[in-house]
Amino acid sequence: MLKIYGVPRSRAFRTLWMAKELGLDYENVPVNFADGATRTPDYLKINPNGHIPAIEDDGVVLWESMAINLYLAKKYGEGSLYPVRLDDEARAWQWSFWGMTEVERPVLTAMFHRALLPEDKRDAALADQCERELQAPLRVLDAAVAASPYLLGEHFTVADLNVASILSWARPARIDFGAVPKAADWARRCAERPAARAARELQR
Ligand SMILES: N[C@@H](CCC(=O)N[C@@H](CS)C(=O)NCC(=O)O)C(=O)O
Repeated sequence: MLKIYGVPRSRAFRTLWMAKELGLDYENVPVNFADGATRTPDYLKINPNGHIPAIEDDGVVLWESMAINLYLAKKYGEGSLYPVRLDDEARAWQWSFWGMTEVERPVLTAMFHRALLPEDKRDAALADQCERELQAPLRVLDAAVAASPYLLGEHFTVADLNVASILSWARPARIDFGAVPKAADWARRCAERPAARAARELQR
């Protein structure tokens, strides 16, 4: 059975959401980043970087959340969550790499400095700067989902899941979506999917 390593309140959320979308049977091994469990010799054999998530699937060990989700979607969801055409496949990679390189750091930093860190450790100016930085990629997203309901066209795919899971931090980060209403609507539609809700339940 598919094993997903990582507590749900971490980037493992992305993979748990994917597993729920695909209706997969899986075992969640709740390796926690907060208690040193990601750095034990046994876990480092799974992911030598000492990060979660990681998976084991039929003897295949993989780490990096976007790669894991692209693999699972292609293996178990080709023609639905994973596109069939090469150009669409490449656009799924494009949006996944874009999320990691253009969006993840500023939204994560803003979330830390507005919600997660103890109040006396928060840097409000840094969070504001991250929010300003996010406006350019959010406008790119807004234009894409103004042109079609989802990133690859008419249907929700792995491209949407990967980007929306990164942007799920925008709410605790209190990022203003006022200038990007189409992106806001798209993010809401993604977050309201039953599989996304079920994955969020695991975080409680
Ligand atoms: N780029 C990696 C980042 C993974 C990552 O940094 N995960 C955090 C938890 S959300 C972690 O494992 N931190 C614990 C540590 O570094 O020991 C991915 O997307 O999978």
